[in-house]
Amino acid sequence: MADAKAQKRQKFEGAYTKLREELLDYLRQEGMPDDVVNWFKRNIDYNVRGGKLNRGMSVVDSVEILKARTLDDDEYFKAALLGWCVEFLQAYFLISDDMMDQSVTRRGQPCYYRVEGVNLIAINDAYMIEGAIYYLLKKHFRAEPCYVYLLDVFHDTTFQTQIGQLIDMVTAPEDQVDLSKFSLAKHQKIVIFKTAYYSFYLPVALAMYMCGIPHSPPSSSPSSSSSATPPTDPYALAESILVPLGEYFQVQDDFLDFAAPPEVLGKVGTDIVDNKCSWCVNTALALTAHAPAQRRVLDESYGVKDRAAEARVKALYEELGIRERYAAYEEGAYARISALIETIPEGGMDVGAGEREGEGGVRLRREVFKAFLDKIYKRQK
Ligand code: DMA
Ligand code: MG
Ligand code: MG
Ligand code: MG
Repeated sequence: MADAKAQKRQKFEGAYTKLREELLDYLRQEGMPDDVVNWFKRNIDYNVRGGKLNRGMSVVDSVEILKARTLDDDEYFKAALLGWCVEFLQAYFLISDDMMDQSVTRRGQPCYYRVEGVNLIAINDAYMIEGAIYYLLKKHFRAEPCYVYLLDVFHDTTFQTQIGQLIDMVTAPEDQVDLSKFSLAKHQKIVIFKTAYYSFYLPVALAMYMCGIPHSPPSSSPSSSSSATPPTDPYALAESILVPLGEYFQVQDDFLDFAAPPEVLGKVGTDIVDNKCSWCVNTALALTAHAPAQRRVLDESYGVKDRAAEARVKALYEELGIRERYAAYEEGAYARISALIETIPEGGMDVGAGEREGEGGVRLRREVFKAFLDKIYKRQK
């Protein structure tokens, strides 16, 4: 089992080697000096690899589930390319996120901007990683009917993520800590925009576009505006499950920022010191609403650039039982998302996409979402 997982990862990483060569070849063809080519190579190797690859590999998994068969070599490579493009997008966000959050480590190594000689060049390096996405998409998908949809969904989710990062930053000013600005409603907006769209909706939407699943015309889905019935447009249906899934994932990220050992997490948490509108502080605020002494600890020590202050907040979190609250949240989220997944018919949803002669055809199946949910349930890093 563990072996099959390692093999899958290795195969996926094989596609990276090929894509990197294509990118470096482009720079060489344009006559770029060796030190420039080598800088770009180090940039992508440092920033794009070394993560859990959940987002990227789930594009491949989703295409396989949608087609309900093993992919041929060309299909595999194209699905993996889309998966790597999600990983490139993630790398682009992480470089800037670490600069804005003034983080120290990521994936068990120094944040890229802190690497000797990099500093603010990291800004352009992040842009180049984003640029690489569109080079690769154009090279391999330009002639495909889904090309324009792929471009659209990358552009849309990029903007959504940037908006999310803006709410995150504006809600956490460095110079004036005001916990009354926080709320779970604001937290929900932040996490949906900064994480859910690009981490969860994007990989599945890419797989669906690659499989030729069309949008259903709005007129055929009159009930989609009501929240009680599931949407009939397959993309809207996917979004209605994946956004809550992404919300759950970012609550985990917030919890792990406080609770996980950095050597397991691969990064040192900065949320308390950075005055972030995190799930933990919002939960603590609710729990201290009628406990002025405990509330004072938050008012005095949250968002203060000082390790002792951070330790006081962490001690309060322990005292308030944030770990138990989180465990309860996690069970609730799992049950709620499982129920959403079950709104898809047992045998999958007919999405009107053709497949090869004699095969079952593409159906939107529960397994696409179930696979994603199981990957993150009770994660420790
Ligand atoms: C992550 O927010 C959001 C993006 C778009 C990278 P975060 O700062 O909580 O992430 P991390 O905990 O990985 O620094
Ligand atoms: Mg961060
Ligand atoms: Mg951040
Ligand atoms: Mg975080």
